Amino acid sequence: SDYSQEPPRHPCLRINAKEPFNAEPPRSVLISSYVTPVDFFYKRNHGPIPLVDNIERYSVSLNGLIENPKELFMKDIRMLPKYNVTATLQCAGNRRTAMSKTRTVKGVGWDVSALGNAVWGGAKLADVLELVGIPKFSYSTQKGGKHVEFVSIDRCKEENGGPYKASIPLDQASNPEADVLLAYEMNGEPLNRDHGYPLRVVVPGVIGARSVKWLDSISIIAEECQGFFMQKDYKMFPPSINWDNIDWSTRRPQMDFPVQCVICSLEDVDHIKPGKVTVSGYAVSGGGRGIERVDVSVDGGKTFVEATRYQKIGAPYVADSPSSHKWAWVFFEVTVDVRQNTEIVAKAVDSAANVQPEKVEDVWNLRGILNTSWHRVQVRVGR
Ligand code: MTE
Ligand code: MO
Repeated sequence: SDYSQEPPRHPCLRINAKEPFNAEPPRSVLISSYVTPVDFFYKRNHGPIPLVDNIERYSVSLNGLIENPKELFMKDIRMLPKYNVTATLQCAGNRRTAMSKTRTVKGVGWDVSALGNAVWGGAKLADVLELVGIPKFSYSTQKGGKHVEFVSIDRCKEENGGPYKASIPLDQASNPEADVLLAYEMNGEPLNRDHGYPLRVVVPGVIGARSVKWLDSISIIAEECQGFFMQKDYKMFPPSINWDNIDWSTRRPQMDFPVQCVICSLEDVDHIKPGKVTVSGYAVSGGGRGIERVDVSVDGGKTFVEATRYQKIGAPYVADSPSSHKWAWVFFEVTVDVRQNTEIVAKAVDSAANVQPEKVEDVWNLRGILNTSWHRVQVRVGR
C-alpha cells in the first residue's frame, strides 16, 4: 500500500499508528470546544487516504435489491434538502489502552479521545434511497431483514486489499428521524481527505466503524454486510472468550455505543495543589439517548457528587428534550475539594437509566472494544 500521498495533519495530535494513520488529540483539547475543530478530530483509518481529484466524475452507485440501479453525482446529492446534524462520532476502540492494562487486547491503542463532536452537513440517506424507489420507514419482515451496505474506495489489508465496508438495517437507513447522512461537510467546511472527502456516511449514535468514509457505492442487500469489520471485528465478546475458542458467528456486529463518560480536565496521573479542583469532561450515549446524570467521586468511588451538565454554556441541559442535541455529547463540570493524594472517578447515567460498569475487567474483551468502565484519574497533591 502507498502512503506517499497522505494529507497534512496538526502536530498536536498523538499518533497511535502511522500507517494507516491513527491519531487523537490531547484530552484537554476535547473540552475546549463543544464542536470539535476538524484539525483536532480523531482520525481512524485502515489504509492510505484515497485521493479523489476529479470531483465532476466522482459518483456513488446505488445497486442491489432495487428495480433501477442509479449513479449519483455530487450535484444530484447536493440537489436534495441539506441537513446539519450535530453528532458525536466515537470509535469502539476508545479507551482501549486502559483495557489492555488489565489483560492484553488486540488493536490500535487509544487513550480517551477517539471521539469528537461535529456538525455534519449533507443529504439524508432516507431521501437518497427514495430516489431509487425505497420508501421512507421501510422495513422488512423477513428473517434478519434487509441491510443497506456502504462500500468505500479505500483499500485495507483486513479485506485483503479490498475496500472498507459496513452496513446498517434498512429500517434505520430509510428512517429520516435516524438522521443517517451522506455528509459532504464537517463544521460548515467541505469534508477534508482524512474524514472522507468527498462524501461519507454518518450514522449517529452508532460506533464510528459504520460511518463509512470515501463512499463508492450503496447496496441494498438481503442480510448484513459480510465484510471483515462487520463479521470478524467490532463485536463484543465476554471476558471468557480468547483467540483459541472464539466463534465470530455467535455474536452480532456492534451498532449503538453504550453510555460513556471521561474526565478531560486532568491527566492520569496529575499533580495539583491542595484545594478546589474543577473536574470536567464529556459524557455521551448511543442510540440518541441523552445523559441523565454524571457522578464524580474524589475518594476513589466510595461517595459521589453530581456534576452539572451542558451542551450550550448558560443554557440548561435536559436529556431528551427537543432543545438538546440528541446525537451529541454533553459536557459536565463540578468543583471539588482535594486535600490529599486520591483517585477521582466519573460515571454517567443515560436517559434509559443505563449505567457504566465499575470495573474494566467486567467488560474486558479480546478486541478491546467498548471500554466504558468508570473513568479514573490519579491525583498527587503537593505544593
Ligand atoms: N471508512 C473507511 N472507508 N475506512 C476506514 O478505515 N474507519 C471507520 C470509519 N469509517 C474507516 C471508515 C472507523 S473504525 C471509525 S471509528 C471512523 O470511520 C473514524 O472516522 P474519522 O477518521 O472521521 O474520525
Ligand atoms: Mo473505529
